[in-house]
Amino acid sequence: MNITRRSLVLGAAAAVPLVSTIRYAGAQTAEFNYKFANNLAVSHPLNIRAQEAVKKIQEETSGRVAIQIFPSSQLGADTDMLSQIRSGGVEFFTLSPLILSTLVKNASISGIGFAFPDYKSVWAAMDGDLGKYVRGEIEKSNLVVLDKIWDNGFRQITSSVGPIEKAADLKGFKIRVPVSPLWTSMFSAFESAPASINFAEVYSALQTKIVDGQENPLAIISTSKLYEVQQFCSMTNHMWDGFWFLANKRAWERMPEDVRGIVAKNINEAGVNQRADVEKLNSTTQEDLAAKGMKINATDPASFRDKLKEKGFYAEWKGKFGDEAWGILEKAVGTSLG
Ligand code: X2X
Repeated sequence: MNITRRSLVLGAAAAVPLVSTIRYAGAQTAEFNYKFANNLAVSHPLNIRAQEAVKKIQEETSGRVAIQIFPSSQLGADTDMLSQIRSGGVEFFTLSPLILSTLVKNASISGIGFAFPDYKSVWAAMDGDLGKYVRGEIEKSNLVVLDKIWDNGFRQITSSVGPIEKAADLKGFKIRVPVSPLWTSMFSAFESAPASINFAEVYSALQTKIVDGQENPLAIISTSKLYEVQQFCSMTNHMWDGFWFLANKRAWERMPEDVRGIVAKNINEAGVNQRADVEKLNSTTQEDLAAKGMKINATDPASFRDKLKEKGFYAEWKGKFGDEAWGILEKAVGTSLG
């Protein structure tokens, strides 16, 4: 499915009417004036913690590094930004490992359905061997990736037509998925009708009923106001998702090593703090969304997992990722998948 540029702009504007960028005093005189683009609302913990990091970086480099944040896909949708981070049109960008897989094939391995049972296992894997493996793959594509992955969260399914209680409810469901083969494959296995749409266009796609539903963590359903255009929220926890903090390689290497150290330290620290914020937000947001009129239901993962197995989803992706990568994933989650 193709959504026009015009609906992209309208969608972003409709979702977030009061976007702003932050410019700190001294940006004019900085030696390194860099942009950080992302797809989330300014109120999401990712942007709040990034603002803190930017301020500290400016202080600790005595004003040599000024980073301006562009939230809410203001500079373009994720697939555009992935080109821009490679060419140097933007210097920093946060991206889901699954969308990154359109460039770095095996980056999406952390997004396999129902792989991680909880956050403890996520951080052990992503700060451990699995994260190390993926960062190695990313570096082969000439991008710089910071050590600590930021959190997006465990994803839940929202709908304007009814609750999703079991895998069978996903059959024929018109659902928006981010632009990534793994996402399309997963919802094809559920026999849904997945449409690849960048996040910048999601609010308007839901509002105009191009699709009936989407899936995202509660923190996004809340901060990007998707509850305004969706009535049902089904707690499927069907996969975990994060954001790799990427940098353009030439822009990164232009900074002297001590300056790079300050930038990396503050971004990684902010990422770890952001993980705690998102986890907390995801646990308190259910009540909030219910108060805003969403009907929230719990689900049992068994039927979803069984469906993925039955459709050969795990076997197919094991083949695509290869034995080495799959072995690292299975070791990280402590169980054989599929
Ligand atoms: O596009 C999405 O749904 C989002 C915001 O979760 C990602 O960046 C993958």
